[in-house]
Amino acid sequence: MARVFIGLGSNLAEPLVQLRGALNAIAALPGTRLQNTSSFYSSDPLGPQDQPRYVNAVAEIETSLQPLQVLDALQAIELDQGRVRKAERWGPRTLDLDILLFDSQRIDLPRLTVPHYHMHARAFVLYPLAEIAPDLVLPDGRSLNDLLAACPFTGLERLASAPH
Ligand code: PH2
Ligand code: MG
Ligand code: MG
Repeated sequence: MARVFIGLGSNLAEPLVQLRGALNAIAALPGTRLQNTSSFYSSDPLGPQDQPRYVNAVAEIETSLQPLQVLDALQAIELDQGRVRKAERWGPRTLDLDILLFDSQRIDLPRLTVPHYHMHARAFVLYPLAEIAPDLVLPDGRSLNDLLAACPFTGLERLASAPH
């Protein structure tokens, strides 16, 4: 079984509903157990500013699926929940599910890069992740605590509503 962290994000079509739906779908994947979910966070959009705020969270799963099987499954959930892929970089989306970490593997495939590109410097990834895995160390040896120390809690608001 692999321990995998997934970043969830949405800023269209009722983000809270999108994230709850995604968590249910992730929990139902074959060979997979949803172990933990962070709080939901409202976050300033990174990228184009003429888009709504996002809701972000991080989930931890245990899975017997291989990395590309997890990627296929997450992309199927994104499509199922109405995601339309657009050319605009960092544009608005109904649902974004990113594999952040897959055990301590480094994966460099055309379809999949793990650890996820910019997770090291994104408050909306690091703070939810720290809630459920405070002692995490990345494959390159950097601790989550060190990354957090360099990443201010700005543009982020922890939402009171429970994830489920
Ligand atoms: N995702 C993006 C682009 N910008 N901004 C926030 N706050 N949260 C996101 O998840 C996000 C973003 C592309 O994946
Ligand atoms: Mg993303
Ligand atoms: Mg993505």
